[in-house]
Amino acid sequence: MRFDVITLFPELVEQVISCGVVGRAADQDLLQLNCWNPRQYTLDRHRTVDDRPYGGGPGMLMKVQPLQDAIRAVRQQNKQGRLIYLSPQGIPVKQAMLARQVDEGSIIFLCGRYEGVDERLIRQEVDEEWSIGDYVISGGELAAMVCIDAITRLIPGALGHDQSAQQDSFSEGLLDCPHYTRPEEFQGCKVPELLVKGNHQQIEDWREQQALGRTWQRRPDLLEHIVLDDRRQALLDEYIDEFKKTGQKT
Ligand code: 9D3
Repeated sequence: MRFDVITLFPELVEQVISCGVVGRAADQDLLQLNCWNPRQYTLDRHRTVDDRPYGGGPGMLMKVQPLQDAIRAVRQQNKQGRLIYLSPQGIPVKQAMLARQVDEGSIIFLCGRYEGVDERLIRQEVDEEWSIGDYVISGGELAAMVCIDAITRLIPGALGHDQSAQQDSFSEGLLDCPHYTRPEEFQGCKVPELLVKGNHQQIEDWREQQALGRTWQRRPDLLEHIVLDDRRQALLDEYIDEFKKTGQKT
């Protein structure tokens, strides 16, 4: 997988390959990360990368010429990759969009800074505009790093065996069930008994029920996209009944 990132802060974006899953994937050459700094394409002695907005008002925009030249430079090396502009106005990023990018083999991220990018440049050069959620961050770099991390996890061979197996499990599209480790009693709270006793089928059912129930409680929007078979509907119904009786599911 090839990632090209157009950014005024390459040293920040490059940190994404310094640790963990993404770092190991880079070490194994499963991904390549190239940063392109518009500042390198400036022509004035002050290396200006911002410019004033027509119509006035506070805030600056990214200066068009260095950005355009940086985009042209990337395009010479990466001709087929989709160019994604990361901005608060983008469509919300979903796992399925990221999975598609793995199949395409390369992607170009444009990280906005200041108040953003001239609308004509977006129209002419940008294939898609993405946001990572309804909160304000200071620029596109952290959003690009989020996307690179999430896409890398989908590259075949990037996850260890255990994590890959987990990814394929039933829970796709649902929140995860609760997890417990030692000690068996912690600050007066015990691990659910059936996890300790360990009937395999009971544990599987309990985990699936917890995943369904927590999704119902915390993210009902996710359940709307899922068709539950009779077995899963019964597990969820039981969770809901228990919740309504006791006020909380143990
Ligand atoms: C004054 C209006 N603000 C727009 C909501 C200004 C503004 C805020 C933050 C302009 C740019 C930014 C920088 N944010 C990003 O570049 C960004 C972002 C985000 O803020 N939230 C969620 N996803 C993303 S992706 C890029």
